[in-house]
Amino acid sequence: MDDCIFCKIIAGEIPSVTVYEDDEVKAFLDISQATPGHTLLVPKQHVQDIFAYDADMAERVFSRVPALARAIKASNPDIKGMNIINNNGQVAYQSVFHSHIHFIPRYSTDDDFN
Ligand code: DGP
Repeated sequence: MDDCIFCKIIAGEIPSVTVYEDDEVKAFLDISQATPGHTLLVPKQHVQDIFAYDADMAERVFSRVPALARAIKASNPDIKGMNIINNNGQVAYQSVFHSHIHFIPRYSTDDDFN
């Protein structure tokens, strides 16, 4: 998709910090870190949101979630948990219309934990 920022990241036209990549998906750090390590998982094939997923796309994206969550958690012993969030549609706070899953590591030092 020509004007999709995540397609440009996947194509290497816009720089990003890659966390994981294979033939079907890419994971990279969110430009706006909700907490340190905030990562986005995207399918390489452009798809707007979950309403447009077929079964193959669902398998492609969601089958990667547990291993990626474990890898992010293992990257830092201070990560104690994780919010995994997927926004679909403007009213649900989706702002980039290339489907993605947020991995937001949570730390025992997070403000709202204490
Ligand atoms: P959402 O609101 O669920 O659509 O989240 C979109 C996320 O995408 C938001 O947390 C910021 C992130 N984002 C937007 N533009 C860029 C970019 O150019 N690079 C990276 N790494 N992340 C971006």
